[in-house]
Amino acid sequence: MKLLLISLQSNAYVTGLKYIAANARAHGHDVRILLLPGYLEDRLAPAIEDFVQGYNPDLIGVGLMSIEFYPAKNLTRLLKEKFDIPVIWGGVHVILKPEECLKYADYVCISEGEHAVVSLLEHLKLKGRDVPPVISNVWTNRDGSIIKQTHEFPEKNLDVFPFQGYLPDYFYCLHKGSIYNFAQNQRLFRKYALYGGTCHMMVTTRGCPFKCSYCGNSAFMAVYGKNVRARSVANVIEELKEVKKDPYVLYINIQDDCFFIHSREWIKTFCTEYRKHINLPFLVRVIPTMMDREKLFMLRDAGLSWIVMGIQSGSDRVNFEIYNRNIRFSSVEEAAALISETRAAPFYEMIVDNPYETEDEKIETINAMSRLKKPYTASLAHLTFFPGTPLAERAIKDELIAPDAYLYRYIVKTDKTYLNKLLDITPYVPKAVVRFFNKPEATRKMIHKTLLNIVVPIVKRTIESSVYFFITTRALDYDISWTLRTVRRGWRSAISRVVFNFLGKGDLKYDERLAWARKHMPALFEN
Ligand code: B12
Repeated sequence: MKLLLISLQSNAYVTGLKYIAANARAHGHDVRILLLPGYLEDRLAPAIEDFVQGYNPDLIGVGLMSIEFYPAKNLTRLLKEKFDIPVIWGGVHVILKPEECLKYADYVCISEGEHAVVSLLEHLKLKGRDVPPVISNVWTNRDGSIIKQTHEFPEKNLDVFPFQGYLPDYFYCLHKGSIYNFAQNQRLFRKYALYGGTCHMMVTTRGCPFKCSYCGNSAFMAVYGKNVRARSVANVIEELKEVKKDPYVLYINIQDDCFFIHSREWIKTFCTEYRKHINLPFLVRVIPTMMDREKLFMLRDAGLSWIVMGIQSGSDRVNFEIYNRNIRFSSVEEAAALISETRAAPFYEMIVDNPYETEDEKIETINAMSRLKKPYTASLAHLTFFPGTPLAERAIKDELIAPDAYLYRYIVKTDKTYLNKLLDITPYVPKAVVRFFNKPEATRKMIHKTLLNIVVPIVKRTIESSVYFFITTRALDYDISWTLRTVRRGWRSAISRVVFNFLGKGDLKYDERLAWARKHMPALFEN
């Protein structure tokens, strides 16, 4: 059977689809992945039509995050107008809103998709489309009515899945009206891959032990179970051995929600094997209260170079009561001190524009961040109320947001408020400067506002990027050539851009495209 998997993401890191593709291929099916970056047009591009016609798949799968809901609805409609091919939707938004999604697709997958898609392909082969499939986690739209199936917890043994490669040769992309094979047009791949394609993005676990109220994980737990599932070290290293063969991969970007959930034994074996076979710099994400000195130093010795840590707010009330994140700022300070000791590059994440956060708490956050051991970099994200999360439900009930508020403002577009501007430069200026500016609105004078508006662009353009370069190069034991190689290989989207816009231009335009579509394609936004 032939399977076409489509992503509407603006970048080429499509981990979930790559897993589904690799698994379906291992079961003997033919698969192609097609990236249609942010595609939201009122007609099907001739190149897409020709591609689908030429390939003639038996099943089309569309993967979506919440911001891709309308693009997915639009594309499915356009495909349905031209082709009589069944369509299944899957991905995080479908898991959060299965019934809504099933209005537009023939099937939805309400959990991880590897087994479900293979079973559906087998079903279509043996029984055809007229018989509704009886497959756990696959719901069917039968002429407008929903046929639900049992929910089954996902695969416990992640080692059964074939690896997702760095650049599979069945990966295609729509670019300027034509469709290209990425493996045959590697320059194009690097344009669409984040950070100029210099990293391989992967996961070694699935799930998260925390239930932060703004995060999809708080809702996924009901579907995936509470336990975090981990791959074996051998399995992870085998994937990386393959990836390492590509000379463009300069570092490994491990996206696990909490890498430190692995036992000390696992990390010890990982470090030994990683040093022996892979030996590339790598990045992990940590949660402050899960920080462990022994694990951290073992990883550092094995090449750990960046550490991404979510802090979110410097106010314990906001973290505990609003974000359901029982992490005191004192734990953040301890974790940051340890990170600083390793000399790996710290990259901290903050959430701003929270209507539940008072002015005093914003001021407290800035003070708290100014106490953290420097040098470090921090990024601000706009609090986006993703559907299905406890915080979105609370804010809708409190009439603070509309249910579809997440579509109107892209997550990296933060409010240009006085305190956001100050928080943004806090990592890069002395404490005395922070103290001078960090005042409630009632006591601020014109001079504060004027001076801050002058200081911010200067700090952002000079000190912030210098700090980024310094901590990165220091993390790489002053291997300047590595930094230069990274920049040369994709200067538009490599390190220098990371500081200003870590997700790439396409993402920044998502909400603008949706606003355009609202005006020009109003029917799409009706139920
Ligand atoms: C790695 C990651 C990224 C990477 C790669 C994304 C990717 N597509 O792989 C990058 C950096 C690109 C990214 C970007 C963003 N991300 Co992100 N990301 C993650 C993270 C941490 C892990 C995803 C992952 O690799 N999971 C492992 C794979 C195996 O699982 P999976 O992707 O869910 O896929 C499985 C199922 O969903 C299903 N499935 C998926 N697609 C399909 C398709 C079909 C047809 C079927 C049947 C099944 C199916 O089967 C897959 C295999 O089991 C998750 C958190 C999480 N725990 O999910 C957030 C998460 C997905 N991201 C999120 C967000 C918000 C974003 C951003 C919008 C914002 C940002 N961070 O700035 C951008 C979006 C940019 C864009 N337009 O492309 C949210 C999504 C919330 C939502 N409701 O949409 C999450 C859930 C985190 C959160 N805080 O809530 N992200």
